[in-house]
Amino acid sequence: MPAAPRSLVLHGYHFSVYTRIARLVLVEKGVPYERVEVNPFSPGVPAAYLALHPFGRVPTLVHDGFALYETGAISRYVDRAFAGPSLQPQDPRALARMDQIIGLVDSYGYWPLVRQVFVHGVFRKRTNGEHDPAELARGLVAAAKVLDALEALAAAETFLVGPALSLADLHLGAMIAYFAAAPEGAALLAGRPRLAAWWRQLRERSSLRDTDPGLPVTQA
Ligand SMILES: N[C@@H](CCC(=O)N[C@@H](CS)C(=O)NCC(=O)O)C(=O)O
Repeated sequence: MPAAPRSLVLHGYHFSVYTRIARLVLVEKGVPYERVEVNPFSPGVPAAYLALHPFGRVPTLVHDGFALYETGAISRYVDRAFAGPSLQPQDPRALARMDQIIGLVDSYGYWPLVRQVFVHGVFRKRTNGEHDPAELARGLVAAAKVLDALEALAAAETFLVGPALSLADLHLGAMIAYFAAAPEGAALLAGRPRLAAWWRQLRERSSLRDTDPGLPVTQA
């Protein structure tokens, strides 16, 4: 029975890709929620937050006192607990593919796509300037393998695992948005026709626009 949220709070960081995944799921489900800003990269993450998330990462969702961390668990919980379009396919193989893509993205994609290519190719250039071209180069090599694997797994349909939007699209979409903000990342993506076409469509969804964190303002 879908729950009606009395209190639904997402603790997260404005620029966090994992926080954006949870936000995308909430927006696509049409579930209203409140946001509490927590920067996990700043020294001194509040003790009250560490009581919710012992590893001090973001996001954490708290629904009527039920606290949940790990983005995969949050997005599956939101999909099951609330009304709105289902974001998980019924077909066992499509569902397995969705889980596989999410696992692949978490295990092999996040670091090169976001923490190496985006952080060293875009974010740090605009903020503290402490970007490392070698880290960017290593990220691009690792990212190429990830994109090749995703290109091979992606369905020949509008979305990654079939004709309907799924959690896999939102999970990967949040990361590709950052990755493609780096010109080197956009060039690698353009070389994978299925993924490139998928991203061209996905980025036009209102949920993507509504959750866009933007880029940090360039420091002089
Ligand atoms: N496995 C976690 C990963 C979350 C994660 O790594 N979040 C990043 C922000 S996008 C974070 O909190 N990083 C802080 C750090 O690395 O210290 C999840 O799925 O929620």
